[in-house]
Amino acid sequence: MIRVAHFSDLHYAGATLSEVHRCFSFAVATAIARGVDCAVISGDSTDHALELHTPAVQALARRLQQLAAHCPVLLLQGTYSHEPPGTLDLFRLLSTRHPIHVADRIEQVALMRAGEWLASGGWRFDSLPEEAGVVFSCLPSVNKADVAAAIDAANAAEAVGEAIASLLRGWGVVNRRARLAGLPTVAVSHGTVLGCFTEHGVPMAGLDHEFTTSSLFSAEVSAFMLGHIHKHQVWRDGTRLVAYPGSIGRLHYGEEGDKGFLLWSVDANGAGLEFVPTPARRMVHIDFDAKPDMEVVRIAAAQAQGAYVRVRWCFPEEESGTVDRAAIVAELAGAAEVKLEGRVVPVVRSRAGGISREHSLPEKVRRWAEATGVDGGGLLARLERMEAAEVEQIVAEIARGESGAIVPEHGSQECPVDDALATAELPR
Ligand SMILES: [Mn+2]
Repeated sequence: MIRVAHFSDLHYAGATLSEVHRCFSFAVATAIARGVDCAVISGDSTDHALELHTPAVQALARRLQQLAAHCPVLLLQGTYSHEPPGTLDLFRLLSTRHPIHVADRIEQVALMRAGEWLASGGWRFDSLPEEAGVVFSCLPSVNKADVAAAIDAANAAEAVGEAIASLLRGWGVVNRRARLAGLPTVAVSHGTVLGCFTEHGVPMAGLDHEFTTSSLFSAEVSAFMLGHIHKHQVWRDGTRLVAYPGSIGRLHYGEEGDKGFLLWSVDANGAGLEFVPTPARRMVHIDFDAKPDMEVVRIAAAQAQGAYVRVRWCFPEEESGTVDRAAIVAELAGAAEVKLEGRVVPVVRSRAGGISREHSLPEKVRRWAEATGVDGGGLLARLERMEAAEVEQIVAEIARGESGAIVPEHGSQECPVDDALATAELPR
């Protein structure tokens, strides 16, 4: 049995540094204290291309060094936009007590009994290395654009899914042999499982996802360690498990649930895991589709103590007055950070802003006329007449062409009122 610490989606960068470094530092220290035998980072160690002198690069390198002082480390290539190809190469150069292996191609890697990494020459081992202690199968992030360039572009997403399914089955042959030989087996990848949930609670449906749970289980590993999706989730097939730890820290407003990492125990027959929460920041968002309601802000302030708070509002331009930003900030004095995002909807885009808040039809017409800058007097007079007079009376007036009546040009006598409105001279 081997114990593996599995971290993912660290997203080190300048803007995320305080959050992710606090969480990853906690995770690394905890994993070491718990005596793990090996550590895996399943992609997106960085958030975007970073310059060498930035504090985020140093902070990440320091933690990797701390980790590799304790046990062998496997780093998997994540999404290219987060982790440009070559980013991880730098960490191969760290001088550490235990080796760091960077998996940036499709391969199998054995963690040898002596604690060294030994990679397959091709995409899998032809025969299991003697002295192999654990067999890892590594599938870095798949660049769909590469696949699209190589094959029929329109079906690239589905083709990727099919190619991955056959790759995983191909690994299955080797992994079955490894398990029969009593070895723990692990797969590490970075991608989306069909039907999984994002950190915002949105289910990932459709055909353009890399994995299905059945394709993952066909790799025949005891533990499938995934990255990419920032929400922790687990799938089980008997004693074998597939899991995302989720991101190490909380990166966006609206992310649900705890953040953390996984402590796996893996043997030839199956795996167990423990989710360890990190001290991720709390984020509270208060959204208004009108001006901020100070009473709501006041109530939210109690749960916003120490949290990162975002207040968002939105109101139509024709509503005069401004929002008292200072009052909102004062109300949320106990928050770690307050972000104010106000949006004023311009009249041209609101068309008839505020109309839904008026109760009577004449008020709505008046509001519409104001918002669109027209003289609504004629319409209001006709509306009043429509409400007061009998239908027959109005029809008779129109038929006689009396002054004040609206005469439809192509009028149907069946529905004079509608036609009257339709042909009235409305500004566009
Ligand atoms: Mn990510």
